[in-house]
Amino acid sequence: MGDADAMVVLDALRGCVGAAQVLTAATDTAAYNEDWRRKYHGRALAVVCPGSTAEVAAVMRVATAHRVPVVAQGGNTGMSGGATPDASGRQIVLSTRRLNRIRHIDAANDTLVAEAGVVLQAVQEAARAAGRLFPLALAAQGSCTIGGNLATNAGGVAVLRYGSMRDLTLGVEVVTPDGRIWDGLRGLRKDNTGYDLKQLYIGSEGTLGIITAASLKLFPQPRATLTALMALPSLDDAVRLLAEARSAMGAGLTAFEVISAPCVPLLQRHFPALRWPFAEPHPVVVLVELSDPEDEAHARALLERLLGAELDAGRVLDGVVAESLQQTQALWALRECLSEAQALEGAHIKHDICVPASAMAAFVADAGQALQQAAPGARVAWFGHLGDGNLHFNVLAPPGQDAAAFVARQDEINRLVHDRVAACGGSISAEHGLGQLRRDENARYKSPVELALMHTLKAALDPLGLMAPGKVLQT
Ligand code: FAD
Ligand code: 2HG
Ligand code: ZN
Repeated sequence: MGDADAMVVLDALRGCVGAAQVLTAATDTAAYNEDWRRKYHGRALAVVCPGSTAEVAAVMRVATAHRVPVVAQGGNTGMSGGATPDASGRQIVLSTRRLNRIRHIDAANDTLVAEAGVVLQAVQEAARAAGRLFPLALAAQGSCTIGGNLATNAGGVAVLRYGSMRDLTLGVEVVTPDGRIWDGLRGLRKDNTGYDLKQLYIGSEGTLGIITAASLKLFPQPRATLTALMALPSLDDAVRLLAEARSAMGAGLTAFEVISAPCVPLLQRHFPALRWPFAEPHPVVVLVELSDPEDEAHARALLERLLGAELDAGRVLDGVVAESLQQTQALWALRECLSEAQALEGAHIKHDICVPASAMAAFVADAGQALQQAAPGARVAWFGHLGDGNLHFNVLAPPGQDAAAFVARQDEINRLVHDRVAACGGSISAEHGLGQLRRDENARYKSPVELALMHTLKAALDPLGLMAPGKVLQT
């Protein structure tokens, strides 16, 4: 795009949203041009901040008329580089930060309608104020948005009980690449009137259209929640404990998160104020959360009975049950600070894998061994959502080795891990999506038929290829 064309496009965009909402100065656009991990760096023609669905539609009509590619961005906390523009200077970032209204809460129908730019925590708080629960929860909840949660089909720490964003959504409002508005904001639990289009947009990572609002499911607030940390001799034991906890607690089991031993020194180094509760080093630690429809005494009796039996049998080595809200928060902080601790330790290679619970321990042993052979001393600091079979199987450089040189081996390391994931019927992206990070890896493991169907859908819904080109699919 030449300078003259760029000026025409920028003027047209200013006509849609007002001059103040079209950011072009480097100081204003810098934060939008880089992802949370600082792995991807782009250069947008402009960052455009529409304040309503109608303004999003107007922006998309300009983009279509001038063939300008568009990258949607919410809270910019994504882990796969999906929200970062490329370096061409031709793409615009469409920021949803001004689409920040909660439009409606229907407590009787257990639904809430939020615009795409509403921060997840604000939705949780609005639900709580209405005496209900919106259960999606993840460490970035103070800055990620509902639109980003939808576009990545976010998971988090309560999927075990409530499901991922797909399961929590009843309807969406979408602006198509050519600027039409689809109002699919239904609040229905049953609706078999043809293709379920909302599910196409959920998880599409900005490649099919802009999600502008969603109708979300609410749930009853649990009367009490109780959190425990348990140390175990092996991952095998943790998988077995998961089955035990499921039998003992049923739907009350709301989180079952795992932390491997190599994560602990990273926490201690980068978050020295957090207190690790075990004096001994243990191979595996799990965080268990129980939500109870009765009261705290009932929850405590259930959790302490499980922990007591496991300790007596020697299958759990040590354990602590939170006694107060402050202790609960302190235990959760140990889990929630892991991403940041790893980021502070330096660049590393992330894997967001899902494997069947039955294959989990063998996969970790086998992949760990292969990594030690390929990169002796590499720190395989895995953690994550064991209850969902989802591990963040992250690999850090051996101590003292240059992180950038290690990350340069990403393709080779990915192959070692992802070949093993594929061999046990797993997924190479459980919850973070493909973005630009895993696009080519996905093409390697998906069947040609499935990939061709994805390309067919993309071509049908975004015929000019303007939505997030180069993300998810090779274009
Ligand atoms: P962004 O990063 O802005 O965008 C993500 C993707 O969605 C991009 O492809 C973007 O183009 C697209 N997009 C954004 N808004 C729209 C829209 N309105 N319409 C169409 N496309 C859109 N993820 C989990 O699933 N589980 C976790 O437990 C978890 N924990 C995290 C912890 C930390 C510390 C961090 C930094 C991230 C974590 N994430 C987790 C990843 C991230 O927070 C989620 O993917 C989140 O859903 C992204 O929301 P966002 O608003 O920041 O999206
Ligand atoms: C989490 O579960 C997030 O904390 C981030 O999904 C995982 O940093 C990661 O690899
Ligand atoms: Zn996660």
